[in-house]
Amino acid sequence: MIKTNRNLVYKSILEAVQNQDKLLSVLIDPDKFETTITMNFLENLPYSTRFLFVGGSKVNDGKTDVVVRELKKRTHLPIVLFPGDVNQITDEADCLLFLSLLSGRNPEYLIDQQVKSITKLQFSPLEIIPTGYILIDGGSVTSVLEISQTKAIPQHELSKIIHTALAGQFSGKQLIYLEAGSGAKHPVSPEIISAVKDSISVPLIVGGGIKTEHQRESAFKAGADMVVMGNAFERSM
Ligand code: 1GP
Repeated sequence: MIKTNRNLVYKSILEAVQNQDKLLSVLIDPDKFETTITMNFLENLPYSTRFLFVGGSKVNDGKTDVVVRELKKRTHLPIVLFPGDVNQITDEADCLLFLSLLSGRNPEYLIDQQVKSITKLQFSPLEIIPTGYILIDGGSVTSVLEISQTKAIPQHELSKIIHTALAGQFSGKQLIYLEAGSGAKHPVSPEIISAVKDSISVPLIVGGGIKTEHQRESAFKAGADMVVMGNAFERSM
């Protein structure tokens, strides 16, 4: 039998949405993270950080486990896995975004990786959140595009973006994640964020290429419930 999880992360996201409390998550790529500076890294995070996301596009056997364990020793922030590959799943974390790459047509990231993950997840205590992951063109070839061998949806194809998000919601995704890709030249535009937010009723996450406070605030203002920032904090890694 599949163990029930505690649903703490999703519950706190829903509560935040209800209270119009905006959420900041910081993404750690285990391939780039030096565990020796964990404390320093954590001390330099904005006070408003609510979740630590851990994951990267590259396959990294075992490294995620080490990084998550180290973070767990030093912070009470919930650790959310944001895996680029089934190898990055570890029970050491609190929660897993169970991602389906809805913008692409590569079965590996629509369902194959998900099926492969079940040997790890069937009896896992991880909270699992079904998440529709949508790549939006951010003006650069990011590693998620390279690895997934898919195309991002151009920013001007607004109705395709909205329909993809809604198709995700109607197929049961509890979160929709608009991703411009790590290091993207252009983050997802405020117009896209507000159009998607107006169309869906599940929480909306936005990430990729958000480097400044201004960009973060304009994503929030447009309707993002959560913003994920990675590169902006990598200096302190
Ligand atoms: C998370 O891929 C992003 O959605 C992180 O992107 O590294 O550009 O902040 P950055």
